[in-house]
Amino acid sequence: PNHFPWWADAVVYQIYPRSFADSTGDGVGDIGGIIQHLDHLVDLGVDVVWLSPVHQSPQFDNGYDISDYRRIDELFGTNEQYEELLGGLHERGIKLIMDLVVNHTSTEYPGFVESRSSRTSPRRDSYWWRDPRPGFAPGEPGAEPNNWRSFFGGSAWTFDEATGQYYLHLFTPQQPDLNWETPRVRERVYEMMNWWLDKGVDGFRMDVINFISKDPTLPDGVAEASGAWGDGSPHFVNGPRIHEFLQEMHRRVFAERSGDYLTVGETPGVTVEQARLYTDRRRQELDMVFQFEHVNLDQGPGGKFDYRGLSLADLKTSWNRWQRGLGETGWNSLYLSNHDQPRIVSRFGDETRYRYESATMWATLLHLQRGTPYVYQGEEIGMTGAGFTSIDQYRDVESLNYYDEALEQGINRTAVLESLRRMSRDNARTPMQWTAGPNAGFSENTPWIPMGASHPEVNVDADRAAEKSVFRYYQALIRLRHESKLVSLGEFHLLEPEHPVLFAFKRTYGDHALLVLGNVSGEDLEVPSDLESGELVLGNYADAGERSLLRPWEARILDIS
Ligand code: ISL
Repeated sequence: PNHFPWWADAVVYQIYPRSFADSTGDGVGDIGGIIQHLDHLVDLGVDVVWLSPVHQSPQFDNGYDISDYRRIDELFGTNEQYEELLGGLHERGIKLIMDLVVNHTSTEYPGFVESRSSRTSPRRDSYWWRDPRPGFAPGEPGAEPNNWRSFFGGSAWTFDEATGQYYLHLFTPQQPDLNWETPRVRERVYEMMNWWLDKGVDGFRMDVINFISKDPTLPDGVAEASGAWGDGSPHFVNGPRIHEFLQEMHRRVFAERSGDYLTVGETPGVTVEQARLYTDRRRQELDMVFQFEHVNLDQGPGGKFDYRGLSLADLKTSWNRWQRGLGETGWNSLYLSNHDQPRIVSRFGDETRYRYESATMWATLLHLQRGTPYVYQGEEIGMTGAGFTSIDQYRDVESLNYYDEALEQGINRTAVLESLRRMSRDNARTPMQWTAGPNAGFSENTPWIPMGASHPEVNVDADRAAEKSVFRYYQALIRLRHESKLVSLGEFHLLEPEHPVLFAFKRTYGDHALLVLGNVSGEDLEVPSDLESGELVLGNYADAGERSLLRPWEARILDIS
């Protein structure tokens, strides 16, 4: 398989700029801060940086609401600094991919301002405008054109007094959905993508890209048990023209270019079968997608704040299906954390006694799979969740809306705060912890969001000086992928599918084979006798220990060729 693209052995690092490093002292991370920490990325050994949005934005959703796609927001710096960052990364052999947020724009995007200005605006059809439901007075409850619920609570429609119609927004009311049925909209997007690629950008992470094609009749969704709203997702997730749009995008943007690009689609609700279509290289759509199955396993029917805990058997079944399904055809992206997900060590691991061990154990299980691993800022030092205890510490619009809605529904405050403590997106958005100093060396001033509770102990300085360093372990994992075809390309074989706490799998490539073992518990674990032998390649305990026993959260990679 020499025909695999350059990214087959690459590792990507995600930067959430607002929380990475603040060089100006306004409490918000910025591009200058990233430039100051390029050595951190070089030391870690990553190949690509994915930068969450830095475009001009009113910041209703931390930049996922863009008002000027060609300008860097003052909050983060200038276009010149962006080019400096790009140059600095390229000099160090690191590529840069941007976030591409084109399912929706900001309401402040000039195209939306124009579209909203009158029913006869030439840009009216750039968005989804619809009349109130017949029989209802415009703007009154029930008059929404359909029953879709927004991801961030309430109706997915907002009434516009001036023109007497509603516009669709799957996210906040400040994020109107673009109408991809309109060819002009698509052309504008492709032009913008080409503009950034011409500047030297190496590709895109495409925000909710599998939502861009909607059933234009916008039918009602199945009503939720709880009340007013319905689930519209069957009418916009992997919608009717999605493959056509992505193939068109590929033709218009990438086909004539010869560089080494990376495209990764964020695709909530995607199945293995659909992911194969998106990532089959012959189809020329996307290089890889982010799927959500494994990060939804600890949730009950009530959605993301209905926390139920993880069953390891479910995770094995899921990961195995993705590893097998995107084996010869298509490609996986591998992630445990990002800016929308709670920190992995606090979520699936043990953030207190076995923080190092559980962080590195999960890293082992992830990085030894076939696919492209993504490391989210802070994960490489085992950063923990925010540990917030009161609502005024939260900033995320989803969390704040959930809090209000849940209280309104009569759920008690303690339970709501506990759900947020577990699942809020802000868990991943507290500032990067660099030092044990004030604000963890993130900023000279009060950060835009409170520091995570762990910063005095958990920070880059402390970790790099420690005997047990999460960072050094990540370095080793990344090196392994770069050096071993077995790690990057080998076939995946799940072992012990039913075992409640042992995660075991084999990778094979030609005559070579690796065995990967992870103890997903804080207790000693007896190793099945057929999994005892092999030469230790990497493990997260200083000494090899006994073959027949895995210590708490122990991970072992064994050469069994
Ligand atoms: O975290 C979620 C809500 O529970 C996800 O459903 C999330 O909204 C979804 O993955 C889409 O995320 C992306 O688009 C959003 C933005 O808020 C997220 O930060 C982004 O990653 C809207 O642009």
